[in-house]
Amino acid sequence: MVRSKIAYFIVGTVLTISVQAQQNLKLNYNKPAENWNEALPIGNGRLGAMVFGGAVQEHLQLNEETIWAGEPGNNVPKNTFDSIQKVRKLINEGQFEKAQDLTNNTYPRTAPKDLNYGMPYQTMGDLFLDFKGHENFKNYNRTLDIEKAISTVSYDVKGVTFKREIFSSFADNVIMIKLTSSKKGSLNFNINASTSHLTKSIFTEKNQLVINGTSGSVDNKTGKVNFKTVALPVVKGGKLSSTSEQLTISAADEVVIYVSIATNFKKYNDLSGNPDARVSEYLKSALSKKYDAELKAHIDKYQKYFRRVSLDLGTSEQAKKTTDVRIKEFGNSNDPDLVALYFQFGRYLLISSSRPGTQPANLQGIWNYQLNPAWDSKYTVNINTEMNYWPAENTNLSEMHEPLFDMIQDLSITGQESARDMYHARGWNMHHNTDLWRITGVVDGGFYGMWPMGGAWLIQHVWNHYLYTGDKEFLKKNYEALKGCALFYLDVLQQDPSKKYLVVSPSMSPENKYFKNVSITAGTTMDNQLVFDVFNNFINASKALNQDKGLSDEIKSALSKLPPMQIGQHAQLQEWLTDMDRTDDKHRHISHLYGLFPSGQISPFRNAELAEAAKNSMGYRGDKSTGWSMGWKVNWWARLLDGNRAFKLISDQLTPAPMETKGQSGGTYPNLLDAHPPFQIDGNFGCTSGIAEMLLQSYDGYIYLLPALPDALPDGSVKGLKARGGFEIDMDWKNSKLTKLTIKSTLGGNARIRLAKDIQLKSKTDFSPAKGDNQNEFYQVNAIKTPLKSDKAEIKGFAVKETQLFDFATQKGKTYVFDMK
Ligand code: FUC
Repeated sequence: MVRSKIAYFIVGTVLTISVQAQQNLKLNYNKPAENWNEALPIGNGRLGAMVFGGAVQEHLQLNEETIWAGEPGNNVPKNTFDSIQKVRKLINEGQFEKAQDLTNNTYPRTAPKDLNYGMPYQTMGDLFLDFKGHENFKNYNRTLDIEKAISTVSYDVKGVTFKREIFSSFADNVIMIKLTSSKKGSLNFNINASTSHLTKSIFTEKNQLVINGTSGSVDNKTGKVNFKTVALPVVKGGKLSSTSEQLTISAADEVVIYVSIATNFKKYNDLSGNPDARVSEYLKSALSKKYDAELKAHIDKYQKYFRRVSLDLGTSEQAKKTTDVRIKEFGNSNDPDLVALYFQFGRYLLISSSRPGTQPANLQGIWNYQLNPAWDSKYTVNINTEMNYWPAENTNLSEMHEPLFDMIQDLSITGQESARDMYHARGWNMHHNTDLWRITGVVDGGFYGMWPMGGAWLIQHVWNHYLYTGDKEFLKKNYEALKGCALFYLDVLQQDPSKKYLVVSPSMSPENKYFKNVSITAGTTMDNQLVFDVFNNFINASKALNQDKGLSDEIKSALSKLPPMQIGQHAQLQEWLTDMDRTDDKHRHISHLYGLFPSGQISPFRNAELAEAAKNSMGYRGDKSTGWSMGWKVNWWARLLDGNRAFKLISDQLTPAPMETKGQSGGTYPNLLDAHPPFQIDGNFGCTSGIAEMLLQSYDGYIYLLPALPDALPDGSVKGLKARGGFEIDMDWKNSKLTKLTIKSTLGGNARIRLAKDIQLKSKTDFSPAKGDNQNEFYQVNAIKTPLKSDKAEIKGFAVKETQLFDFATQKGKTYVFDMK
């Protein structure tokens, strides 16, 4: 705990309030949720619920992560290679509209009869607890405690206090709801369920409420996911009775309801699981323990991950208000603690939606109340899925990354079909979407879907995980996927007729157009950057594992023929191979800035002109946009070392979101979930990652401490952030200056540190000014080509703060402490 002084400026008067700062890790409300965007998410990676917390009626909207419409099978169109060849020719001839028309005809906007454009993730249904006589409730409080992964509800009726504790157990595969009251025999309620699935049955059996159902049929796929849900109350005192579709609890002292959900899903190509057996097995295991033991095991398992990082940014009077009010007032108040809460909420969401052995977090994590949610709540990989995993490594949740690697393994198999049939290429690829069935074909037609780069972006996560963990076994396990991705691009790159570069053709800069309704082209900047990373990662992996020297040389030769980045006539980073960027383009995707973040090809220190061009591109696009777009911008401004602008974007993100479900105006709902709109979880994860990037960066050959600290967060401390090379970092800062640094080395090797010039260090550790390249193998920087610059581009110079750079040798397992003089 720290004591911090916070200055408030209220209409000309300066008020100084001294408050005891504490990490307030609760979302807190004084009324029940009136809609889904006010309900609170709980999850154990597989089972999710949105808790409404009503006094008269408790409502849990329930999810199980494998309830998706459809059945196994890919969606690769047959015989489109000739058409792709024709499109390539039209692009080379400069006939772009014709190229677009042919692409649209080959891959129509809606799925042809014999194909599908991906399946929706679907809700299981809803559980309701109806309480008798609770209309006049008082002293209501509802929380989501993200330090314990529990949601609570409490209120008084006629002098009796009623309490609920709800969690999705990390120890067992069930959701548990514990109900108590301050007076014995006061619990009187009915338990009901509903589901919107077409194939369903709801009934009671042996004092349990059962919901059976089958997922939906969409396009050419038949719904074949069978699911079973059981709600089983264990009642102390009182009586449990049932009618055909309802359980009734009368005059009970205490009730624990166990909710177990299971499906027949085993793997993307295997539905041979037995939901009945699974549901019973999960229940049996949970029922074999006492509630308190179950709760303790749940909290311990959750905290093993959650507690690795703590963040204290100071606090203020705002922290005493309810979370919805704090969001409303964030822009006009001083509420540093809400930034810390938002950051930790992102970590909570990742642990709750993506645990080893589960499916990766989809567009809505695991929380979805619809059968046909926006964009099917599937995996969109031209930004969204990747963004979900940006906080995985730097916020010390490496294991939560595993479900994504499992999915990449699957895709490296199913994607061989699209590589072979559509492109006549080796290796594997995918386009901009996938789902539970690991589809890899074009989705949503040529304009949005002809982007053969999804695998190229996803595979960056494999290499990044290796850079953070140094796990060679992991690298070996994923080497074939890395190699298959590189092989695909080696085979599909085409020679551009004017400058003889090797480029991806046809493709696009995701979802953006450069002319009328034309997106299709060749050699977009993002594609070039992605292939640059795919090739370098393969070369580096083959070196680390001492394999495929010949192939690596072949890939090096192709790498040297990729186009350089270009600075266009408006001093912008060019989005396309020719200088066609419009200064009034406000598109939410700024894909060519992939090179700035998450990739590390643009650095203010190594290539200041590119950093300036990237900054200009962002200036033209503006700040406000959809949720994920603003989340990405926090990371970009952090990489451009502008903490105040990054903070401004956090503020935009923490703006109350309109409740309508469509549009380009993102923000945050009362439950702290991100609005695209509608709800999309990527913005939460993107912004969480951005906050980490403001405090620590490790992509550019060194560890940069407090690279983008905003004026609004002058005092604070963070513990447990991760840097590449397995370093774990604790920092304290005061008056915007680092005051203490602790570095734990988990892999050994040279630590190269960048920090502000005006800080003098004091330590028992021998450290010296950095010399030459960083010898640490996880800090190698891949050299980019010298950028090309338009004669018209006005480059003004990119100012970076003065810094110092020093080195010290570390040993595996040792901790190094630095105080500041
Ligand atoms: C991409 C984005 C949209 C949305 C969707 C899920 O298509 O362009 O904004 O996030 O994915």
